[in-house]
Amino acid sequence: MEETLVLIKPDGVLNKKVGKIINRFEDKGLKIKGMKMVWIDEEMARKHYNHLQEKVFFDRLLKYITEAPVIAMVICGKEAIEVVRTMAGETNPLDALPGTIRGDFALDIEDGNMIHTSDSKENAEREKELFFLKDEIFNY
Ligand code: IDP
Ligand code: MG
Repeated sequence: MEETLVLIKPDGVLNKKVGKIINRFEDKGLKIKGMKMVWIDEEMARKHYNHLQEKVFFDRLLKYITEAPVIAMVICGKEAIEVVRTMAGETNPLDALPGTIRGDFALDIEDGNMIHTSDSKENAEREKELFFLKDEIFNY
């Protein structure tokens, strides 16, 4: 089964939406194979968002993702990468449809968009390695 890396971002933790977001993945039938709270430091943030370093919002993105802890999860299931991205909704919460996580829990991208989800198999592998040791991902 396919695996994807999900982060409930600092705004999700600060706004106490962790349980509601995890519920959605469980209700969908996806399996949580790894989960922990991580306070991302600047070095890790730069690695995770390496591909966005030329963007004008990069410095704000580093500040945002390091401002409070995140919940990191390895989520598993059929076509998990695509399914979880669909559940997250569009990057900008203004464009995210109701029923999606960003559509339901966020409004202004400058205040955050609640969640990160891997966008490809390659990035899912890279991001899982960045956040989890092999023995922190459980096969059951
Ligand atoms: P994604 O999270 O939907 O995959 P990416 O393009 O990979 O979107 O961007 C990574 C993160 O960078 C977004 O989730 C969001 O937090 C932030 N971001 C993207 N575009 C903007 C923007 O235009 N303004 C502010 N932050 C942005
Ligand atoms: Mg992305």
